[in-house]
Amino acid sequence: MSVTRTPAPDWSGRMDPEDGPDAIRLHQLVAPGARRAVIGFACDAGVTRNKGRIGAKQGPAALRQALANLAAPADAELFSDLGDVTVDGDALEAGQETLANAIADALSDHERVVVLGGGHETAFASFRGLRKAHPRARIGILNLDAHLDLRLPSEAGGSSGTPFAQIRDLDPEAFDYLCVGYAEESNTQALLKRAQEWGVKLVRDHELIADPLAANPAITDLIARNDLVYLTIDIDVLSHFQAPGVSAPAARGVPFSTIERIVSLVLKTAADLNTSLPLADLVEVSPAHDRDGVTAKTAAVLARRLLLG
Ligand SMILES: [Mn+2]
Repeated sequence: MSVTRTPAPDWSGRMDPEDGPDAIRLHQLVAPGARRAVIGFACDAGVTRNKGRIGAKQGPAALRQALANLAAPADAELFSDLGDVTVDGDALEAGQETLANAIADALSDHERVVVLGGGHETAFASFRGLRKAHPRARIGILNLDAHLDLRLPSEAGGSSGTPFAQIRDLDPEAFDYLCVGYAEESNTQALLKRAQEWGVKLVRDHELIADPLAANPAITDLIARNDLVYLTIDIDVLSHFQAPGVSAPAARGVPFSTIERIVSLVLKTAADLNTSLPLADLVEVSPAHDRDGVTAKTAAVLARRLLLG
């Protein structure tokens, strides 16, 4: 059982020099001291405690590999790689503490940090890092997820199913949580009642399938009433065929085009309303269960948007 800081790996990927200086891919944008940064949380402890299919520990490596060969947009800025926090065995709390401190440090040097999980236990560390960097800010939490992740910690502690209950416990009055894309049959009535009691705002997967814009009013309101937004994307919000490489694949899921549209809306609305988006994470990518790397690639497309958008 231990926690280590692993330095950033060397990024490599396809090069097309014959196409001239604009043939740039993301692996060619990685440099120290950039405005945006990625950090990995290589951890299976949260999913293990949640009795899920393990494999999220390999998520950061698979996400970097999928990011590396994506094409850079026009006038792309550089981004930094801060390496990983690696959790061996069941050292979950120590790992979350290390990641929270690393995120708080990173937020003093970088305008936006994108965390590559790890299971959804990543979120408890992400939020604490953001809170440490901004002790008095009003923080709105936007979770794109099939699950509310509001279970109460057991005797063994937290897990990938408890992060938002743990965050609320830090300061119940300040808790402002919107979960978009949840599946009714994947959340017990106990969780839905708890969400109602705790004032959690919810948009169901069915609503987004019927109308891709169904979450827009709730998202715009969340951004408008807060100083900062923390965006956390559980890749299992997508359908099983788009995201097979997760602990718990979704039978239904929200279409990828809708999730992309929501990410664009968050970036645009935050910019329009002067609400900052200093922190986002992508969690639950589990390469051992992936098919043709589609889950990692899908998550990387979203990470690219958050890093460079
Ligand atoms: Mn989740």
